[in-house]
Amino acid sequence: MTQQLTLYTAKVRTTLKDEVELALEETKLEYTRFEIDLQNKPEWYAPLVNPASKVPALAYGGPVVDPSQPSPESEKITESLVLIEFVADLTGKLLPKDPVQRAKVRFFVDTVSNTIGPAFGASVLRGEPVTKILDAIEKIQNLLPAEGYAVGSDFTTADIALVPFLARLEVVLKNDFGAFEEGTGPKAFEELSSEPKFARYRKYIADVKARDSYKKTFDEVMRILFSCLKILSLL
Ligand SMILES: N[C@@H](CCC(=O)N[C@@H](CS)C(=O)NCC(=O)O)C(=O)O
Repeated sequence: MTQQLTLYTAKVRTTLKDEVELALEETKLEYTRFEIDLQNKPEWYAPLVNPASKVPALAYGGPVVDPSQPSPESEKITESLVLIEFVADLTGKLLPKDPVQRAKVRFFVDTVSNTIGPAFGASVLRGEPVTKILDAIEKIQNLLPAEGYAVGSDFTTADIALVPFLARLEVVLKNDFGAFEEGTGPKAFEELSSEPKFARYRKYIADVKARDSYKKTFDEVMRILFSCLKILSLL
């Protein structure tokens, strides 16, 4: 039987914590969720959970305790990518068994961090042209198989790396939230929604949105809140 799991996360939306929550929802592991106020962190958090004082973090095993009084007997695990692989290892889900498929998953994750992550930062936060985001989406789209998820019919950590970015795109582009030139967000959104060249991307998004894990992790209200906080530079 799996031991107790406590996720230390934050109320505000961030891609890293969304990835870990998505992994937990996908694998249907039971866990206790505890939100850390990042503007006013509790004194116990760094010494007892994560010396780097960041979320997400997991406490695994040990007795069931009030999350604000973490037990020294639980293992504290940090770093979002480590956490996602830990969840995969605990459950035997999210990572294929076949070494070639595993390599494809890792290549996809690497490509997401080298394309869409930087493009998002450049356009949305630093005001570079929104075409950077469209180019990155095209590159990712070219890696997708003809149908299914990032590397085939199973939802894997490759999808977990990508989905939090895509979940933000709709809100950011449609509402013109971002440092990019005013009016270019909705135009890019229109292009993504209607251009034949983005058809595979649209099908992928529709498949992802149909999953319970997506619905549980990305409700509209929180996505808008995230966007507003980003724009106000509170994150
Ligand atoms: N490399 C870490 C980075 C974690 C991180 O930067 N977390 C942010 C939220 S997404 C945080 O806790 N920021 C609060 C702070 O730095 O004080 C990971 O991947 O988990």
